[in-house]
Amino acid sequence: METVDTVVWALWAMLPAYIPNNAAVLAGGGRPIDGGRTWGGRRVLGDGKTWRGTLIGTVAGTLLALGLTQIAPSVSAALGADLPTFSLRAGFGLAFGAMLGDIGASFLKRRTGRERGAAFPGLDQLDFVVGALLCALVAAPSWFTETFTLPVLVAVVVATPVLHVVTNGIAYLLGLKNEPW
Ligand code: CTP
Ligand code: K
Ligand code: MG
Repeated sequence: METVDTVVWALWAMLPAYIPNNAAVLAGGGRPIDGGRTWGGRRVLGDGKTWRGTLIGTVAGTLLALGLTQIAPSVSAALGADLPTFSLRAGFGLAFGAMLGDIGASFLKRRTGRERGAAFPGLDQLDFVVGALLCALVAAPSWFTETFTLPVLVAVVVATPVLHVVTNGIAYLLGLKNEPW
């Protein structure tokens, strides 16, 4: 595959993992997952990780995967590029995994004394990628190995932080997010 084709494939394959956190920003609020509980004097996760945000983020990413699968043939033809499709298990794995990765990162942020909203460079940009890939691997192993070859994984790890910085910057400028990370 040409480099451009690899990047297009990688970004399309990761779209169901990119959407959940942004949907959670729009839909978040309500009861925090940790129920306000603390551990070692600090919140377990914090008010930024809610049941509603997690549920809506997961559903949004899963539905997007199913929609992308419907339009993949026509978009592939229009672009003259090959694009991956998603099984329900693959889409759910990516979406739920993205949310889990983000939740895991908040757990680590609280353990390292960072308040809600504090930046953790590197972790902020890749937490959901690691979560999404691991969950997709568990939920749909053969789909995963066919879709995420080594060059595709490299493209994901390089391109995602760039995309993450840009989308969060836009969300911040639009007043949707309190911080640009
Ligand atoms: N959000 C949510 N549920 C999630 C993830 C995010 O409700 N599982 C919503 C919250 O309103 C959150 C916002 O999306 O404040 C932004 O998400 P994020 O930047 O991940 O959370 P922070 O508030 O910055 O908290 P943290 O420091 O724990 O990352
Ligand atoms: K985050
Ligand atoms: Mg944040």
